[in-house]
Amino acid sequence: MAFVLTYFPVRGRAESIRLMLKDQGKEFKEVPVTFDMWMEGTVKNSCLFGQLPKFEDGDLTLYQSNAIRRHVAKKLGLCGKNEKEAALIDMMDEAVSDLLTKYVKLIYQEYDAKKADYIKQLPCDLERFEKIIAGNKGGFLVGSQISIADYGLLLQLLNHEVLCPSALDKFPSLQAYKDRLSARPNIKAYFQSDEFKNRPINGNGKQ
Ligand code: 6SG
Repeated sequence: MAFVLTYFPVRGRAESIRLMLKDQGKEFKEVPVTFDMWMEGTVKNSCLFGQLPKFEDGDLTLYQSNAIRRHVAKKLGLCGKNEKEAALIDMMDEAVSDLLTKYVKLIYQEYDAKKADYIKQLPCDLERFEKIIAGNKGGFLVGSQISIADYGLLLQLLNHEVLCPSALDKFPSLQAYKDRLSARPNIKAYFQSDEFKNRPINGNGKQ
């Protein structure tokens, strides 16, 4: 049974779900909800928490992007090869989520007032990920196989390079990591697709 992803026609909080599925070669159906459809109210009222994304896997309907991500990652074997790796991947994923939360706050709440401060402080956040990637010979956040956390970090690196084109200049390991992951055949094809390129990063046009 194919997966169904319902979301706004933006990258937003659905993109790491899409990227995981694309990289792993899993088919899924997209149901785009335009902002006009959303403002009308019927779709919002049908959602458990009044939010998207929504994900259907057979008779299982899920909301909350991180719950969806974990469900997909478990099914696809993207949560580490043992208990220790799983715990470390959870930790990394929470750190990536912290960065996403900061980014979303900037984009939706304080872009004009705080963008300069955000960019000034960004190297502090990226430096930590630089050290983690530089210190793991496996080439990923944890271990030697891609995990749920890597998809999240890859997308955050892309978003932050749009926000600040020089963001990775001082971080060679992160740059190499981004290039290596982006060159995975399915990810490369997806990143080159119109589907990906034409989808705005955020729902308010800021980036
Ligand atoms: C927005 O925040 O696009 N979902 C969003 N917003 C609509 O009425 N914890 C959960 C999770 O991780 C958070 C969900 C998340 O799944 S994503 C949602 O459902 C709502 O609350 C980013 C995005 N935002 C732009 C947006 C589209 C519709 C509502 C917000 C444009 C701005 C306002 C109306 C149209 Fe708009």
